[in-house]
Amino acid sequence: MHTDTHTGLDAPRGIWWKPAHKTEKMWVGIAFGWCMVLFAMMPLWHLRGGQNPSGIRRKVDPQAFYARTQAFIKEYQVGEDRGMPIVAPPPGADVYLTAMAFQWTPILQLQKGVQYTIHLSALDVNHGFSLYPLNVNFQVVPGYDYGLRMTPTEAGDFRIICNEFCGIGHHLMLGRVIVVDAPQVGLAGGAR
Ligand SMILES: [Cu+2]
Repeated sequence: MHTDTHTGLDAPRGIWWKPAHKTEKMWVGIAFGWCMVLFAMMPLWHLRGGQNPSGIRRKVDPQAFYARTQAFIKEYQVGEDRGMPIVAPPPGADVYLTAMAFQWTPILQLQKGVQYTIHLSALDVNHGFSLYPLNVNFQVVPGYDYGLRMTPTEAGDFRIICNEFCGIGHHLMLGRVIVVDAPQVGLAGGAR
């Protein structure tokens, strides 16, 4: 209802606005141009930057994935660390890593400069694959096989940290990836 009472909320009468100043127009233009640059960067990052990895994604029964991981361990186990198997798959192999509360199974021993397809999945709840100290982060989802083509570029002893809160032992959920320099030919059966 309109009344004669004037408050600060009343709109001024008539045409009170003025055309935008040319510096304002210029800044709107710069902001719009920058939006377009960032928009173009999204496909560019995907194609050139390795920002969004292309991988294999398919549904999988969590128990079946865990059984596949156990078969993978049985095939390529080379040792163990405090009861956790150390597995050294051959170059180009499909590698299976199961996340569960609160461990990563198994320990992987990979070769530098060799491509692997790392299959990540979880047995129970969502976990986060975070390779420390590198900046590599992936969601690990039960019922979902996430196959990533990875080529280790650095030798070392890396840790997998769970970066998705998964329960009371979340902070203890540490995995291990060992990257060795040269192919260890002729060491089969050798002491270490
Ligand atoms: Cu966790």
